[in-house]
Amino acid sequence: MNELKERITHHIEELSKYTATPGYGTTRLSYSQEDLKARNYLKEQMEASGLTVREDGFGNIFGKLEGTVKDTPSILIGSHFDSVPNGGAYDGPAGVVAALEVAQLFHKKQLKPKYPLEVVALVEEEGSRFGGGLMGSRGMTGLLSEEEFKSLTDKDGISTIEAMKKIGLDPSLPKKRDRETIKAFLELHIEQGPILEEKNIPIGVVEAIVGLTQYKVTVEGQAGHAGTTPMDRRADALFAASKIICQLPELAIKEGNGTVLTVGRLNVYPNGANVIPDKVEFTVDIRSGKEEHVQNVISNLKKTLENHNEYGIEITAEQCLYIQPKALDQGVRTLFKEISNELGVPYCSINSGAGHDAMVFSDVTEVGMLFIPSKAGLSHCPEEWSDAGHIAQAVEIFFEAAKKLTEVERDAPSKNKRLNQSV
Ligand code: HGY
Ligand code: MN
Ligand code: MN
Repeated sequence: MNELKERITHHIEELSKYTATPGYGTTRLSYSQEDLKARNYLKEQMEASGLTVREDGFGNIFGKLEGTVKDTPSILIGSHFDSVPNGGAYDGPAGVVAALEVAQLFHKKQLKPKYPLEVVALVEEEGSRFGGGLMGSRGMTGLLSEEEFKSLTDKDGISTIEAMKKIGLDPSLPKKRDRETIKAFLELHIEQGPILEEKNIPIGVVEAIVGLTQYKVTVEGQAGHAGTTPMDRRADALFAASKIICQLPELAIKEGNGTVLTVGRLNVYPNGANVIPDKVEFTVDIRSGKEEHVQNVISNLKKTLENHNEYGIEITAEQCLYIQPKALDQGVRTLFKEISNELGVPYCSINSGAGHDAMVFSDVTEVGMLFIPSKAGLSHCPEEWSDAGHIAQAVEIFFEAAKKLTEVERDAPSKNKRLNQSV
């Protein structure tokens, strides 16, 4: 276990170096120079574990250990490796690193799976550069069309295709992946909340993931001189947007049932201290465990926007992402619980308030997800931290699950088997 913990710590430390904001958390936007450095590191590690490495037309990375039976579906294990601005070192990478180490154990023990094992590192889960989010997994499963993908641009107007080519990726490579080629998808993720730490339990078996939607709201008015324009002749986009935004949290509070609403991004144009703003763009992120609550808040959001269509102000709202709540596969959840019991690893059931690639894959294959504790429940910030020992415990569980799901002939799991005996 110690060797495994050390390897995990090394991976996390290496990946955390690839940030555009050193000293201020992890900022690794898709197709950036930081992406490229992390990508090269991940591909090196996959090759070192004997995996055949390829990238798809979105830039998702796959490391494959072929099965003994040709043309059979793979067990995919992985997560994303992009980040939010000034985020943490574990959101995404914890899951990719866990997958790397499962493959390393297969390599070290020279296991021969019947079904292939694939480590996958996904792009643009956060949507920090191109908006929406879950882009790599939605693209793979066909939820995001090729046309939609090509139409996405970042805040500087650079398209996905241009950005990919800039770091040497090939957008003409295959994109949508046939669901018949995937037997299951397993993802480890940090909880990003306080529950596991407060319960002092190292493993959460995820039962369900909240439904979520993201809107981009644009408020347009008229630019003007801050000094010479009388107050009663202004169409001030920022003032109008502010009045809207102040009313939005109440929509979620009134809906209750754990419904949450966040305005996380706001851009003001032309953003001059002595210029009346003529355009404001802001995002609205809405989530709840039940779809009806998300739908109710969406309709109340639209009503709020309509009520603010005052003189000279024009408001539009674009839905960038909509995903229903997802229950994860019962069989895989049971498998995780059985293996945790066999290994003597304490666990509890938990639901996810964060969105994950696992929710996208759950439309096309069996999906299982494990959480590990987040220190002080913090995430999406430089203070984000999780224990490499907990990641190692998750690797142990995934290793046994992967042996079972890929139908490895040799070395069946035994009671209370710990890795240091089996590796
Ligand atoms: O927003 C989320 O829930 C995830 O971090 N992308
Ligand atoms: Mn994440
Ligand atoms: Mn995240």
